[in-house]
Amino acid sequence: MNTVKRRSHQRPAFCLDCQSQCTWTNGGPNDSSGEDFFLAAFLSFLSAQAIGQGEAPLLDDDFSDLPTGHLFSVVGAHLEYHFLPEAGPKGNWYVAAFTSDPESQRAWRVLEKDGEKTLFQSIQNLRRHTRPMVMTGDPAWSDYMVEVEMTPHQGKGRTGVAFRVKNSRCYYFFGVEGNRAVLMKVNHATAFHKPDETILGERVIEGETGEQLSLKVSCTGPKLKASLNGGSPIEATDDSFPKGKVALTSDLPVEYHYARITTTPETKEAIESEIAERVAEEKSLQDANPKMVLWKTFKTEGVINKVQKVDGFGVGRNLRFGDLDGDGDKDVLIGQVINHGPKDRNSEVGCMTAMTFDGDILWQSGMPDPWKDNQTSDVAFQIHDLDNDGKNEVIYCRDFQLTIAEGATGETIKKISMPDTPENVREPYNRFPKILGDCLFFLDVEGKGHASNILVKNRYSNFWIYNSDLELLWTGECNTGHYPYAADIDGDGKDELSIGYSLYDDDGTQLWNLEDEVKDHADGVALVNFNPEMGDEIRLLCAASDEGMFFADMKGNILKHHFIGHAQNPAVANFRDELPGLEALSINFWGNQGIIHLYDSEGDIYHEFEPVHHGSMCLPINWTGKSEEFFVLSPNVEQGGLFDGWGRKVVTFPADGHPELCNAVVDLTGDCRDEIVVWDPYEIWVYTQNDNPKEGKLYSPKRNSLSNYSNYQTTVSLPGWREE
Ligand SMILES: [Ca+2]
Ligand SMILES: [Ca+2]
Ligand SMILES: [Ca+2]
Ligand SMILES: [Ca+2]
Repeated sequence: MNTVKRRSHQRPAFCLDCQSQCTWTNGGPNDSSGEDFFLAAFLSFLSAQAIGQGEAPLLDDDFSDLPTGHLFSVVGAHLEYHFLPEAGPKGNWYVAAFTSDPESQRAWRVLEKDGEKTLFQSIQNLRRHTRPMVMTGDPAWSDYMVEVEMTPHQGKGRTGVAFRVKNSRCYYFFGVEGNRAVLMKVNHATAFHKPDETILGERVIEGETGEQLSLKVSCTGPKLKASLNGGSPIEATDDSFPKGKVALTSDLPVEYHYARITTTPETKEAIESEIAERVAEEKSLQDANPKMVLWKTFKTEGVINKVQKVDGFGVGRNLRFGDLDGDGDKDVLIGQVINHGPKDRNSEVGCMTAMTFDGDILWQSGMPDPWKDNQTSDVAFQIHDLDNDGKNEVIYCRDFQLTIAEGATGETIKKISMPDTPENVREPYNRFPKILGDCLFFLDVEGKGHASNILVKNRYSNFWIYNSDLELLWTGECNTGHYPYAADIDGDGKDELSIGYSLYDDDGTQLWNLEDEVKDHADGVALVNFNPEMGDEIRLLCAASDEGMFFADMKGNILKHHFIGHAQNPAVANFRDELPGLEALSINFWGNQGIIHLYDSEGDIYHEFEPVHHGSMCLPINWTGKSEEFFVLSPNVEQGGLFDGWGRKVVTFPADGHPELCNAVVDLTGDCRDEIVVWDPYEIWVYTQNDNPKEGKLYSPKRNSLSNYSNYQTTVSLPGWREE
């Protein structure tokens, strides 16, 4: 907390509308003289004094504690499923919203002039569905007053402060847009890239102001009041957002001088008590749950197998799990990534290293390169028993070949040339005459009773289906999105294929697609019966990037469509016993990082919260052996942990110096409950429960096959039990 340095209005007048020096006032024709401005300012001062008698600070920040320079760096897609310290707080603030443009990730900077610091939003944002934003506070903040002083630079759009912020898409806003002072409500969107905005009050700015703007908003229950430069307030009544954080948000470059948030001592006490109750509730849940204990740890660089000195062969979130050597214990396959560029748009697996969880190397294929750890796309390599003989193979695309290798040795069994790059492939994905392969997915379109068919796809327009002898069966062309899903929908023993916005029959007939209705691309899809006991039917759930999340029936009718921003990494599990059937989850990434939505079995949102400002796989985890699963947000001790279907942190990671970059949920040891693998390019750690192994009846859900492993999968966890 800092002492606020109040600045005087001595600079030349500046108008946001005409971007030049001009005049503006705050309240219409009678407010146009300078004298009236000072009278208004004096009255405002008196009124502030009156409030000030019973004033309790929530935040008083003039940014003097922030180091100068960039507030955030270009981390881009890494934050989709990696945890980086960059996602954490910067002083009192989080960078809450950024796009894939590096400029947007470099937007916020701390400047210093004449010994005074400002927080500078430096870019011109032209998007309307996402806006540069830094956030502070707590969801328990209820009634308060916000004062912000800011100096806009030249630019267009909206600039000001958001309050009662539920998340970076749902809040009240007060500030300046064009020649108006505007108080508005923003509540997600009504359609693709169409934010749902309601003007609660506005006033044309007709006269003159200083170069600096003073914003003051107060919210007391549903009563909202906002004034610009001490002028007469705009008032409104709205009860959409009774509580929430505070954010600085601006489309145009602006220097924020300070943000001061105050409340009454009574409200402050109520807020603190609500936070204390939440912390106590989570603490008691954490105390009641099994603790994490370290099971195994080993290195992926340096001296391995006690004698062998090897170059780093570790990687970001690009591991596969399965029994490679046939001893009954799961092993790990570490796949480095070769990015041919531009960026990750032409990528393939590099060095593959097979290891046991005792840290022994079984085999290695390709040259290890510690600089090939950069993972921001799907990668085509999997562990799968393709011929169903009880022994796993490793199937991968590398050097323009589709290869089946022995799981135990990595020796090639069979390989074919990858398909030619089709004519319809757009730049820059058509760099090579043959496709590299974006991912591998196994399914059973032949009705053999096991997943003997291989799907190979490119980015993002074509796919090919092979049999286990690597003979091509059929191909498809559609907006493929990221990772597909298959299920036998019509009960004939052969899988149907959900890929992108399309559903295919087992023989390659496209049954329908939604590409005319839904833009962008499918980030994660699944075919799930959410409540078979109630006679429900299989539905498609689709996290559709900027289209949000939708649920459709098997005829291609969209039943529910939630325009909640860039939804991805969906998961389905029983997160809540008292809600019938299964629940689903999605997390936002581009434009509005970290907003988590939870859906009931009808596809309706039952809870949303914004615990962090990064992406996550949000993997369901059977940690307790009871019927309700948790999900893993990240391995970070403070900001991560395991969360439940109410959005509460119910298990924390130990502060033992473990890697925080990546996490995976796999049943590796002891009873049927899940372990958590955490890693970075240098080491792998595995946690299990402190009460493992546990006797008796334990929850043992049926998950997606580990053979279909992808950072873009929809994780589906269907109920099941291990009986006593
Ligand atoms: Ca093994
Ligand atoms: Ca096999
Ligand atoms: Ca079928
Ligand atoms: Ca449930």
